[in-house]
Amino acid sequence: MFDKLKNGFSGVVKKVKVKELGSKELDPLVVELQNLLMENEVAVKTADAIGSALKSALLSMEHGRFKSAKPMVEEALRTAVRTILEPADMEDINLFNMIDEAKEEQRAFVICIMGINGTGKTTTIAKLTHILVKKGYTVVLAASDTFRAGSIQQLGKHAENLGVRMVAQEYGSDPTSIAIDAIDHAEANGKDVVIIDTAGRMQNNVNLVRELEKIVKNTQPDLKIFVGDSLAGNDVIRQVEQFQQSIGIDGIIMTKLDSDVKGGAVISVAHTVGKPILFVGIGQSYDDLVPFDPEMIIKEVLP
Ligand SMILES: Nc1nc2c(ncn2[C@@H]2O[C@H](COP(=O)(O)OP(=O)(O)O)[C@@H](O)[C@H]2O)c(=O)[nH]1
Ligand SMILES: [Mg+2]
Repeated sequence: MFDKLKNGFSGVVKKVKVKELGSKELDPLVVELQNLLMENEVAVKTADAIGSALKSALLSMEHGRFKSAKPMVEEALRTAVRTILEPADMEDINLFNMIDEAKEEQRAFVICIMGINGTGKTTTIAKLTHILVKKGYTVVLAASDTFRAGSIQQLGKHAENLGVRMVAQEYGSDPTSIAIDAIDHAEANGKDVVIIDTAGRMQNNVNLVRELEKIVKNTQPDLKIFVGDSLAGNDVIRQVEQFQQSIGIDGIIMTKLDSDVKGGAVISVAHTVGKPILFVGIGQSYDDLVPFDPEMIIKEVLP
């Protein structure tokens, strides 16, 4: 995970020889760091913010505490990246509390999953179902991707493996009516959570936006979750912004971190989007969805 960025950071840190860093020594360091970040798909705004945070961390440190420059710069980098990954004004979403509240109100908790094609929506739904089932919740899946060939079988296979019910109709049928059927089934049978799988097309596809608007209007999901592919780099920012504008989202799941050597997508999303990253995908098996933890990212990117 993020090897390229990690190696880059090591290279930058090694070049710093003196502990008493003044502006003269700091400015080229910050520029080099920003270039490294941008080469690794970190958005310009985020790279600038990390550069400024590094500078203020280094300037406010007690240089005497350190024997050499390397541990000092490493600590400052850690502080800088932590500031970026944990924006102070970020709302917190506690998924399990929210589900429990819906349970108390005797209604199903509805999650709508969206994003462009191939980002890992269906796989993520299976992994999320696995987490919920392990916690003791009952789950119903709505096969509302009636667009892509094989999508219903793919979700159906997961439902079978995980021992949960999938509500589906044939390809081409109305995704909204399937989602409503799934919610009706859940409420009639006292099931806790409904997860709606949706079709992904390009984010600016008018039909997709209309379809999602209709699903959202008619099902009023408790959570609208955008699934982004970390391999798409900082283009994910543009995707999230478009979904945010047209549909509105509550939270984000980033997938494929295990195959991402750069790390820029997840860092930029955490910093710029203003919506929390709930989970990250770190592989292809059911156990490979874990809560987003800034410390895990820091460990993976810093030397
Ligand atoms: N390595 C890796 N592959 C993933 C991850 N999440 C999804 N995938 C793969 O991405 C591909 C597309 O996933 P799919 O769920 O069909 O995407 P969808 O079109 O958004 O529903 C599949 O081959 C998945 O196995 C992940 O966290 N890591
Ligand atoms: Mg899918």
